[in-house]
Amino acid sequence: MKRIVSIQDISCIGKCSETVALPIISSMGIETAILPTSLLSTHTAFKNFTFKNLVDECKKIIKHWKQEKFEFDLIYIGYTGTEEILDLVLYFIEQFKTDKNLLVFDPAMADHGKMYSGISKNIIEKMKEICKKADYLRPNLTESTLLLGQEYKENHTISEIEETAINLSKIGPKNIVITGVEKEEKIGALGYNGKEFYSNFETKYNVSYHGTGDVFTSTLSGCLVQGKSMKEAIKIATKFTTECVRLTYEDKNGTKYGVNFEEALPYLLKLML
Ligand code: PXL
Repeated sequence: MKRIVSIQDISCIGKCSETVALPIISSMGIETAILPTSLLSTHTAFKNFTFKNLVDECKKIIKHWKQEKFEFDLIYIGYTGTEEILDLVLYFIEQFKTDKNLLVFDPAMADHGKMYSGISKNIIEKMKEICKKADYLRPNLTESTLLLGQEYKENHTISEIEETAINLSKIGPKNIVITGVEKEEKIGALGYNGKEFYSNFETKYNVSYHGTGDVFTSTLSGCLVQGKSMKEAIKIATKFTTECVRLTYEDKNGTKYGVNFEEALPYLLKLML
């Protein structure tokens, strides 16, 4: 069985980060280890959320894992939040990244042109250090412009996104997958492997839910570790994420703080066949 380690926060309520990565990746038949770098009462879109930095505990966990000689087929790094946590992640990479395993990095820090609450732009330079080591960099459009030091704009053409992907690859990651890309009333993702572009677009619902990036990156990581190509992985991740959004959108009593990925899991397993 393949093993992924997911390194991000636990937001106790809010359906993002570890509470999404763990069930999705496990359901794909992959062992899922977690390194929770912080503990929040909810994700940061709620008011008055609590935040506990777990860096000291994570250092002890890393030491133990090294003693046990654990290895990971894929290292998935999501929301970090602080420079100290980014330093911890860089240390983890030094300890566990090899030529054989994959590093997927979601530079989670912003969306729709705005930084997430509580995050400072100071973390961008450290994020670029991780980008250099990534096999897959998976930003949304806002994060792409922050990493490139550009101004965010709402509307874009596909050739502008392709140029953005080329520019991001110059920071150092081998492959780029940009999410939230819109084309002719549809929404999806665009990938670049240094030579070719791959994209897939699905129905766009006029809503925005938290955690869709985490659903997408968990699925992408699961596909990649199971040996699927970037093209196949993008297709499955966009289809599954869209199904989660559709189910949430159509549920009149649904929550507003995350997507209904739970009831879409059987669909994901069909996509994986
Ligand atoms: O889904 C990204 C994410 C992860 N973790 C925390 C967040 C967010 C987005 O707001 O607040 C704590």
